[in-house]
Amino acid sequence: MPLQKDFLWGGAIAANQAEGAYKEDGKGMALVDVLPSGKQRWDALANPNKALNTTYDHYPSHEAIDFYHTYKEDIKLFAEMGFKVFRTSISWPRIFPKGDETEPNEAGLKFYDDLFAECQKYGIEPLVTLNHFDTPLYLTTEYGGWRNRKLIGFYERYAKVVLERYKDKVKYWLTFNEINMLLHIPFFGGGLMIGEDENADQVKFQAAHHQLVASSLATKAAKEINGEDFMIGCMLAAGEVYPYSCHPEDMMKAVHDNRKQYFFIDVQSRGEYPSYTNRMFKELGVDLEMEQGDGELLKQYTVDFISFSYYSSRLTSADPEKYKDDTAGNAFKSLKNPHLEASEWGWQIDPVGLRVTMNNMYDRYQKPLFIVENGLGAVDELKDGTVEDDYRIDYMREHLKQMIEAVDDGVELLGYTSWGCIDLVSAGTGEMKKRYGFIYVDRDNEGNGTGKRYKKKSFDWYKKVIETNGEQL
Ligand code: BGP
Repeated sequence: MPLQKDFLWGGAIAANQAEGAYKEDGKGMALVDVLPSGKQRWDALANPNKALNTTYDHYPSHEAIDFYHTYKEDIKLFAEMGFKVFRTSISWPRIFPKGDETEPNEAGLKFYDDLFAECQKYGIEPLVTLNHFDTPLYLTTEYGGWRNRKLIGFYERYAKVVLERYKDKVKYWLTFNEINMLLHIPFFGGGLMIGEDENADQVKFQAAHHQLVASSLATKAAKEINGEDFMIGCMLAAGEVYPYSCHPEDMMKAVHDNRKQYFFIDVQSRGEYPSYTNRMFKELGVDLEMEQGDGELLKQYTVDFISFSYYSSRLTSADPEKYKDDTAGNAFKSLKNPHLEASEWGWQIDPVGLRVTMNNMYDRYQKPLFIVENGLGAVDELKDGTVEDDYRIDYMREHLKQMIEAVDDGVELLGYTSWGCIDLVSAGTGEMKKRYGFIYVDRDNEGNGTGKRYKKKSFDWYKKVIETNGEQL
């Protein structure tokens, strides 16, 4: 078995999709808290300005699965599955409700003290994302989100507070969830509202620069607080972009599209803007404002490891005609790959693509990788107190096989956390209907239901996988 003995098996959630309690104990509004579910969610994400002035019937993140109150019961179930690691995020507006305060909210800090202590009780290592789509709303409405350089300072203050507070409880940290999401869903990724008369690329890449500097500053703070005992990672929404055909123009398009997503990690891992950005920015009309010292910071404080989500590979073509037949994916649209099947939401299923992605990322960075999201969103049916989710088991089995192949190919891999190890609110649809978990939560799209937890068939399956360190899939 190529996996190391202390391979970190586990599962992942995010504060804004699980905790609920959106105003409890002094928490401020996060930008996701103004988003409705279903089709309305995409309209709101496309036009956040309008969404801010609209009252919707239901905001799923307000209650989510109430993890804020049920975390003890839920972590006990994770421990029963044998989790070695549990990925969650800290809600920034629980710690700094508006985002620009000088003093943190003690009640918010206390919650994560208790949560991480509960993990420790079972020997589960927390893996903590500092910012998972929930920048404080106030920083968007008052400061314009990450387009404003002031956010670097606010984020740095927040990062310092939590890194210091949890230094004895948390070793693994991620600075931004799916940092490249900024380019695709700028409101989610950066609290950005972009006017029609603006050069959207200019706004997005400027905000990206601010996040990259902020990420380096968090890494700097981490090293000052806890030296090498902290492991700091970046996080990418990954998935290799394949060329539609062997036509050289399609191949070149794939090179460009891959660069666009790897751009963030190129900076965070190698410490400088790659040379291809010169031409890319010129063609996009992007002229970045940088301050003295930015370059040095980026150079000096690179990440220790590279984490990523993987749901699907992507397909691109140089021929715009081909885009008449595209399909959904994790925020990125892709052409339909005739060799692949897709989930109920149109996300194409490509286990071998995971091996391709891992090999290419490792070749590119030569740093340890960590798969921190992977899984199948599906409609589950609760019957006789369980869900027969063989489709989920099949999906995961095939991906884990390819993950192990990649490790055998020579890729260094720290661990694997499946996405949504307990059902939670979907980021893309805002619904409960799209479920990923090993644990079913009795709550529907409108927020109805008892909230009771039920083990799905995949629960025992994953337990066995962990117990045998991946030998029995
Ligand atoms: C990633 C996010 C997660 C998560 C996942 C699945 O983009 O980091 O927050 O939700 O995708 O996406 P969805 O919930 O839209 O199915």
